[in-house]
Amino acid sequence: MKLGIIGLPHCGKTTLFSTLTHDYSPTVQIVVDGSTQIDTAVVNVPDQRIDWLSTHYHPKKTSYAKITFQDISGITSSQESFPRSLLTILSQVDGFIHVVRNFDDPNIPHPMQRIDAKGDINTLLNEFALNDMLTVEQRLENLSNEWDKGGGRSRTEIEYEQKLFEQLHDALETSYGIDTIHLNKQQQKLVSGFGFLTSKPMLIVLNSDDKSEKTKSLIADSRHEKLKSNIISLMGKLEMEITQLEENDASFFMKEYGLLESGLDKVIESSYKMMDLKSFFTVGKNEVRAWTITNNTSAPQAAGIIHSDMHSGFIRAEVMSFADLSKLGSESLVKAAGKWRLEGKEYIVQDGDILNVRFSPPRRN
Ligand SMILES: Nc1nc2c(ncn2[C@@H]2O[C@H](COP(=O)(O)OP(=O)(O)OP(=O)(O)O)[C@@H](O)[C@H]2O)c(=O)[nH]1
Ligand SMILES: [Mg+2]
Repeated sequence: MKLGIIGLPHCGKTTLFSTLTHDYSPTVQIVVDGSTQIDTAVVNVPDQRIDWLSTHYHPKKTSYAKITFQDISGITSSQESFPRSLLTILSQVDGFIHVVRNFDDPNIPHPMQRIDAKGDINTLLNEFALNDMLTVEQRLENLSNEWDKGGGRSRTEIEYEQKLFEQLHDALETSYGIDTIHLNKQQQKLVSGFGFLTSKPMLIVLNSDDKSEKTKSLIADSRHEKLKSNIISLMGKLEMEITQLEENDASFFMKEYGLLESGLDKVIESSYKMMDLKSFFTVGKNEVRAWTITNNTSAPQAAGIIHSDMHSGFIRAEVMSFADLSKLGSESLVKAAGKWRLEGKEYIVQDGDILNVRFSPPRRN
């Protein structure tokens, strides 16, 4: 999963990125058009269940689930289309972490000389809607040319797509974005290649200081109803400073500021919730590993994430829950308690399931 950290200039994106990735050196650094810089780092998803499983099974290798964070600079309130390269980068992420300035500091310039979290959120959302609108208009123009030219797709097909894109146009005009309309499977397929910005989930991170107002009412706006459930507040600069301290000092400061969990934990937990993600585990002497799935993933689909052969040759999955294993203490006790199950193709994998896939390997000539 790839999450893009975005926001207006100097809102604290790089500060948050450094906090989230301080144990990992950023792997890629691209400068696009000289105006956009993208730093990328792949981060382990902290999970105490994996820690427990690792202690229990003593595997040769322990692998956590992973999230890729990208620090994406270059978004301004220009009210013009983004450069193509920036748009491509933005359209390729699975979701956004939108950092919003919510701290006052005369030394840090604000592009619009104001401290107004709600105003900044709306500015960026408008930029996203504008860019989606331009993409939609471009597509409508191409469709109209296709219609005039003839000879290719059937008129019914073209007309179907035109209607759909007109619907997207209306949605962008009357509300924040494309995510407000329900699309059927065929329509989803037609829009999927465009990577519309307003159709992606967004977590808002209010980058606050200890004096700022941090309640959700701060940004209450009926236009962005859905965003309300995806807002957290962090003290970005303080969080970053804490990551640079020795462990003892770090816990002292966290207590001092009433921080119950680290910025990394908070952001990852909220991202999982926003993306509606779950984890399942595979265990053994060689490796204990966490895998990320979306809601409603069937056992064969989950098996396919481990290996495509496990998907095609799927027979059954042996399943026990982490909760049962950690409570009862061993696989045999889980079995004795009747909590160990064999599940078939229809089974929907649950968060915390420990899976062992039975499959028939394909014959290779
Ligand atoms: N007072 C205060 N300063 C902060 C906070 N977060 C970030 N800063 C400072 O604000 C300045 C900009 O922060 P960055 O993290 O570089 O912001 P950015 O969004 O990456 O900036 P650009 O990449 O230039 O758009 C830096 O000097 C930070 O130290 C905060 O919570 N409080
Ligand atoms: Mg930056």
